Formats: sequence, structure tokens, C-alpha cells
Amino acid sequence: MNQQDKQTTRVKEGAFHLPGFLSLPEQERIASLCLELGKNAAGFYQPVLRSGAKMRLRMMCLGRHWNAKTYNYELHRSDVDGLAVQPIPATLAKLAERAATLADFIVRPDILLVNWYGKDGRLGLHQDKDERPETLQAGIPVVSFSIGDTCEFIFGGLSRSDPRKKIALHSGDAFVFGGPARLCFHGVGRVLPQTGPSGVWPSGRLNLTFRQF
Ligand code: MD6
Ligand code: FE
Repeated sequence: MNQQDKQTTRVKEGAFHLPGFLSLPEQERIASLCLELGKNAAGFYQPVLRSGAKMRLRMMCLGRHWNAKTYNYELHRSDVDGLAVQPIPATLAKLAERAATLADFIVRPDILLVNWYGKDGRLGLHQDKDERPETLQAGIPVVSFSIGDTCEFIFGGLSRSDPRKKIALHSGDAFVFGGPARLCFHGVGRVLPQTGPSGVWPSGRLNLTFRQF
């Protein structure tokens, strides 16, 4: 199937779900790259928030590190082990640029957050607002890829109390939000065990979010 033939579902103005954006070979390539990078010294770790709570996922930041204590981006993982962050593989950034194009956005990703959720993985309702004010103001999108088990993605509005939609994100789906949706609240509810394609990801769900600082 040609990329142009794939559907793009507008969830709200500026927010797009691209089911099946990644082919199975692309998912396999991304998964093995993330596993490889994740085994390096500056690989996966479990972030601890400023409240002292452990996040219910494993994380690896590429390009820049997201500090879970200060919510700032930095070149060394000062809240973890002080190691320098690994770069974003150019092939992955290109794929994210292509997804953004399908949603009529332009992004040059220089940050990639890789999240690995186990069966009890969760991500509370939040806004992505730690990038540069210019980036947020311009509505430059975040592009997300899902690989492995399906999750319940929760997508709300600009206020925490706005109504929310639940969207199932399957292995290979992309989700893009920018423009007027850039600061919408969102989170990850349940991860549905054993729902991913066999042999692509060891267990649970892998999520990649590409951002421009
Ligand atoms: C996740 N994603 O899907 C978490 N943020 O595991 C996010 O928090 C996210 O999917 C910004 C834009 C797209 C996302
Ligand atoms: Fe987010």
C-alpha cells in the first residue's frame, strides 16, 4: 500500500491518528534499534519524579534528556547517572517527518523520548510543554509511534477537566499533535497484554515521541 493511501483520522483540530503508519518491517527495524540503544550505558532507566514517585515505565531519551526532577531538557542525564545522551538515528527522524507531513505539519525532531511500558505501565494525564516556548507557540507537533502491545490512549482538551476520548493505539500507529492541539492533555491508560504482533517487541508497549526543542 502506498503511504498516501493510508488513512489519517482527525481526532480534533491539530490532532491526527495515523493507523498502520509503520509497516511491519519498519516496526521491526525500529524495535531492534531501540533494544540495541537501550542496552548501552545511556539506555533505559526508570525515571523518578520530583514527588519521589517512580514513573510506571522505562525511558530512554535521545538527542536531549528530559530531566524528571526539573522537567528541563539537557545533554547529560543529571537526574540519572550524568551520562551523555545518545543521538537520534537519522532514519527514525525522517520517518517522523513523514508522519508529520501526512498531518500537514513540518517538524525537525531533535529529541526522541522512548518509553517502554510493561503490563502495568501507565502515564498520567499531562501536557507536553517542556520544549522551547517558540516551538509551543508555533504549534510544531509531537509525533508518536506505537509498537508492540495495544494501549488505551487518552486524549483531552486544553484544560485538565475537559472531556476525554479513549483511542486504541495499535502496533504501527502514529499519532501527531500540533497547531491548536499542541498543548492538549493526554495520557496512557491500560496496556493490553499480548496484543502486539509476535516477535517484534519482547513484551509490553514501546512508544517513541519525536519533538523539536
Ligand atoms: C505514549 N505519549 O503514547 C505517551 N505526547 O506512550 C505521549 O505522551 C505523547 O503520544 C505527546 C504527543 C504524542 C504522544
Ligand atoms: Fe506526552
